[in-house]
Amino acid sequence: MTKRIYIDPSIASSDITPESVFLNRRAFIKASSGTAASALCLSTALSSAGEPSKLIYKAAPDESLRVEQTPYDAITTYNNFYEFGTDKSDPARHADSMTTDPWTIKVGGLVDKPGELHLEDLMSGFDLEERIYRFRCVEAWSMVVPWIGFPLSALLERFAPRAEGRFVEFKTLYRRSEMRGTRSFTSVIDWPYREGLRLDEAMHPLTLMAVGLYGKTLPNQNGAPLRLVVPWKYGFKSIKSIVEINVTAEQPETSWQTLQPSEYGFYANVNPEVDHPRWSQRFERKLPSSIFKPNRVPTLPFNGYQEQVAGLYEGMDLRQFY
Ligand SMILES: Nc1nc2c(c(=O)[nH]1)N[C@H]1C(S)=C(S)[C@@H](COP(=O)(O)O)O[C@H]1N2
Ligand SMILES: [Mo]
Repeated sequence: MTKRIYIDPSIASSDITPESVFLNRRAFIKASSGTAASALCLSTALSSAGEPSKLIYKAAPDESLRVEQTPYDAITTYNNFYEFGTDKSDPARHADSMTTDPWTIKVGGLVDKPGELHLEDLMSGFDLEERIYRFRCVEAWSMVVPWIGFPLSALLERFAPRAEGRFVEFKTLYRRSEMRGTRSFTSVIDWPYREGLRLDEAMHPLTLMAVGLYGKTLPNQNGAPLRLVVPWKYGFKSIKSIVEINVTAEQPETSWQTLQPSEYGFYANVNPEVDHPRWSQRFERKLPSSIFKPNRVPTLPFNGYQEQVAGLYEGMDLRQFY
């Protein structure tokens, strides 16, 4: 089935990416199976033979950020993915050892229809769209990323969360043989990497499940084949390479909070007013940055998404719930 896309009339036609870009499911899966050509351009998929399954581009409301996009090279070579090492260059060097096809995501907990999603479902079962979001790491560097994905709410709705569900818990793949960082003696995380959101945060329209960036399948170092993106929170909430999702009644334990609760909170909303105990959060280094060109810019409340998300936290003391 194909769908027509909606194009915001206020956007100049020169700014619009090809009007109908269809995603070929087989080409996409083949491309994400860890071969040299793992970053397949989706528009190439359009011209290749086979069943075009989904329309992707819908002009995103965040189109104005397109001019600020961080170069592809910076997004894919400066990473945090501790399963592959703690150096920023480790994930790009070592994440190819992770097998992403086949891939299964178990969805359960307080849901009426527990079940599984497979790689094929991610590529053809959801309407994909491009979202250009600011991304801010708690370490005070930032970037602007054109993600390809679908709202997390679309995924959760299929499994029918129950009324008692108040939180969502996520887990990353933990496969020692393919993840050298998890075998390291210096590794501090209690694997698997775990994260969580309140259910209303998870259902918020800005909360994205990403399967690609820059119109290509997600490189392993950025969390292939499926990762969370919560643009108003510090980057550690945006858990990569997800294999399990559970709806829970209690607030789930998260990796960073367990490790150092005074430094990393459950909420982790980007907030220039609340410093990290070891550094200020007032400014950030926008990638690419260097000692000669630091590219230092002020940090925005909720990373610039205040208007859309501040209501989620009405009446909460954001210094206490950091
Ligand atoms: N499984 C897993 N997810 C993770 C991390 C990690 O180490 N392991 N690092 C987090 C942190 S601290 C950041 S800043 C972002 C980085 O995402 P990027 O490499 O795509 O920029 O991933 C987050 N998700
Ligand atoms: Mo981070």
